[in-house]
Amino acid sequence: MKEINVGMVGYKFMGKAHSNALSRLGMFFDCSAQVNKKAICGRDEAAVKKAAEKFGWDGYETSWEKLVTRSDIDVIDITAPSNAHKSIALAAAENGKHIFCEKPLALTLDDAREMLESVTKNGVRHQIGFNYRFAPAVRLMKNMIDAGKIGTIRHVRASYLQDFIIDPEFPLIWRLQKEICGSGSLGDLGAHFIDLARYLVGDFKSVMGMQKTFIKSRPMVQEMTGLSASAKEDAPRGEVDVDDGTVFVAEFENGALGVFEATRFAQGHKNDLSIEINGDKGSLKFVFERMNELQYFSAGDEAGLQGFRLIQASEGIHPYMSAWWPTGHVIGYEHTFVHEMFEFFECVVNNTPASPDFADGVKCSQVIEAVELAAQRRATVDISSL
Ligand code: SOE
Repeated sequence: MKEINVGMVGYKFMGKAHSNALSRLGMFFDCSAQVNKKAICGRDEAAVKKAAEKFGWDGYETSWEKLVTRSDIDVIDITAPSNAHKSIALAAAENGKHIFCEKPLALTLDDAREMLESVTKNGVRHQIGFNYRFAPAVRLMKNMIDAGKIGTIRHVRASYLQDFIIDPEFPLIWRLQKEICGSGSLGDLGAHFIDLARYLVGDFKSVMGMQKTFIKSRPMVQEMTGLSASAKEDAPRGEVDVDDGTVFVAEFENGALGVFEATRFAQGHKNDLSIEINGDKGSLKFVFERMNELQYFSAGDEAGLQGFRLIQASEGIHPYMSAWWPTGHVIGYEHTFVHEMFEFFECVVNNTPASPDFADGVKCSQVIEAVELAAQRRATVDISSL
């Protein structure tokens, strides 16, 4: 069997999620190639050595510049913070490596476009980590929309709500520093529903929005893992220069309207992504915190018996579910990463276009930048103007 060797940059939250996904592939999917976790890379040698042992990597590197040049590496998986995405991707593409990159693609639209140009010029496969597209219920939603089950789409509402930084003394992590993350709730959370809306509804035409930073100064971080962090007593403080919350309205190319909310100040909402799509024949609603279910209303149901029904998207018939457990044995967040990785490596081994790819990443960055401009100008911004 063909073998594909992976080098991954980053070893924290997404590094762990991707390592887990890579380890599950051959166990649950009939892959066309054996995917090997060759080397994991991070600047802190003690930490990355420990991650290599814990996550089952053959080895480790402390220089991504060296990793991308290794002749025994076929794919570079970028899970480092957003400010590192562009330099790693450009170097990897120039060395002929296929690339999987976490979202958002880059700090700016220009950087995202440069990354797309590079992977295209170098003829390598490329995919971006919009993992929620790979929830079975979302795939079912897409199939139902494409089959005309809800007719012409008129309205979309999506939100991605968290509350992990609501404590004003939560430290200044990289997700709150523009030079590292590009934008706050909009790029980190909003990127996901912008991509889902593009996947399920179509491209954005124009946006109008508002952004706010509620807590403008936080103690510098000492340690961080996942979404937890700590700071020393009387730590120096730094400026929060990204949005704590973003709300925007949108018109789509197909004429539908949309309402969108991304915030980390929705007390009680831990990782609450949801999207509802209303058509002239029915409606569909996906809620990540109940990710094995899909809410469906059909205007075709008998009068007097109509209502939102709850489809159990954990039946074997639904996308990806037959790879896992018997009907009704639900799956979770980490399985969406296994699904996206399976699809990516099939594209690498079969030399076919991956999806969502860097072009989707550029389109997402275009909407992000349009919303930021609209908020600054207090005006509508046409996506085509960027
Ligand atoms: C933090 O907000 C975060 O980890 C995002 O970066 C991920 O993309 C999202 O899936 C979960 O929350």
